[in-house]
Amino acid sequence: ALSHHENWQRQWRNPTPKKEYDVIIVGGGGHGLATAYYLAKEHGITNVAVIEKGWLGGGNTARNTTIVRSNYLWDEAAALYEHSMKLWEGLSQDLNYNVMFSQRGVLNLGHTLQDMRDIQRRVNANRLNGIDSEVLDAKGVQELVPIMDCSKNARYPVMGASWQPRAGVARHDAVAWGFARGADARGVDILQQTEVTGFKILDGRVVGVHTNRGDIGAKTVGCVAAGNSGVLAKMAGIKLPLESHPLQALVSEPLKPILDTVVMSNHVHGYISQSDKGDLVIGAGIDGYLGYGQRGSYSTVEHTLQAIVEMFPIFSRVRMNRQWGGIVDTCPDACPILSATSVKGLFFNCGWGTGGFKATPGSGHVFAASLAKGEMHPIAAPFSIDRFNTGALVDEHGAAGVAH
Ligand code: FAD
Ligand code: PYC
Repeated sequence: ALSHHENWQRQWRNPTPKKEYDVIIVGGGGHGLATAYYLAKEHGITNVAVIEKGWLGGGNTARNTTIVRSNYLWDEAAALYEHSMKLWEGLSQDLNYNVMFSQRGVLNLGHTLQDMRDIQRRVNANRLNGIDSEVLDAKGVQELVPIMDCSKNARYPVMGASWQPRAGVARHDAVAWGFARGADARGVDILQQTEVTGFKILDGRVVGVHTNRGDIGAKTVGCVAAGNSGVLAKMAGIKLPLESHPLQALVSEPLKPILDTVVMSNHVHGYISQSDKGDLVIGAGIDGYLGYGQRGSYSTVEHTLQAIVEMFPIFSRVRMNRQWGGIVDTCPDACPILSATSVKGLFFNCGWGTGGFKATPGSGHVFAASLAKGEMHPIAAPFSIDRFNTGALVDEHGAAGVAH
């Protein structure tokens, strides 16, 4: 299959940087590429560069466990994630690129009475916001996932779950590549192996960036750098309320189809799905320490696998093939920052922490509109940096799926 691959068509160009762009996006992950795509497609702004220090999607975009859902508690977050969900539902057609979005449903398990009360509250809030969400009891969970141990003998018996049928998984690389190809086709320059090392700021306004390939001018700069956002902000003299932590995932050897939905448990702290290739895709909680190394410690993986085996004793002899880590930028209220800053023309889109993959199209869509108009889109506005001064936090720790 790989013979003659030198003749494969290029998906995007490899251009030489121009002297100046209307908009520079720092970070060639899914969110940055989606922002560039929607800037070109929806706003006709095509004099745009996406600057990526490594390769496209080499950050969290291609390191995550690809769970997509929109069952968040508060109206502001529900609006943001549901906006994204609706875009996911037409994304393969829009990009003409198969992102393999599979709406196989997501279960968030409850193992205690308090878990179940929280689930009921969140499901009610979801339904008021028009989001598909149901409460299942243990029997309902068992019917959906016959291989899970839902017996009373389990160490932390399953009492029920929230169930979002429209939720699911997607193919993460394809998301980055699809947005990249679509943006490039509309004239966006994608500059890989190009690292932003500083900002050019004149009279309180950003006028460009310093990079390892020289200075590049810009009227507007949007930073979408996930775990490195705090580092970038510091270059502009801005302190963001973010912590960068490793978050790990691992995949097993491929198995015949055995699990056709996504199961998450905050209580025992593990989540699992089966990829189209057959691997079990398993995720963990964050490693507690701060760091920028894209790896994590053994104890976290061990704890995660204990959780998975408690829920699925049938997997106890499955061998794990690969393990890796990404750097997640966690915010105190477990919600993102989509915001203008004290530097005119300089915007940040970050703080997605452990849960931003599901938001990729929605985040790009509203961030592009904000950059195009110079003011935050109404769906993005509640996620301004100002909320840490005003106290208008949107606390989504309960819905975050991964404790941090
Ligand atoms: P990234 O893909 O990380 O892109 C940022 C890019 O910026 C990187 O490519 C980086 O190289 C580049 N960059 C940084 N600094 C510079 C610089 N100075 N100059 C140029 N480029 C720079 N979310 C979910 O919704 N569901 C999940 O199941 C899920 N599971 C996860 C599992 C793991 C193990 C991890 C690590 C994360 C998970 N997430 C999940 C979170 C999700 O992956 C992220 O929130 C999301 O992918 C962030 O996308 P991004 O495009 O902002 O960041
Ligand atoms: O936010 O749904 C999520 C998630 C799942 C795994 C990591 N994050």
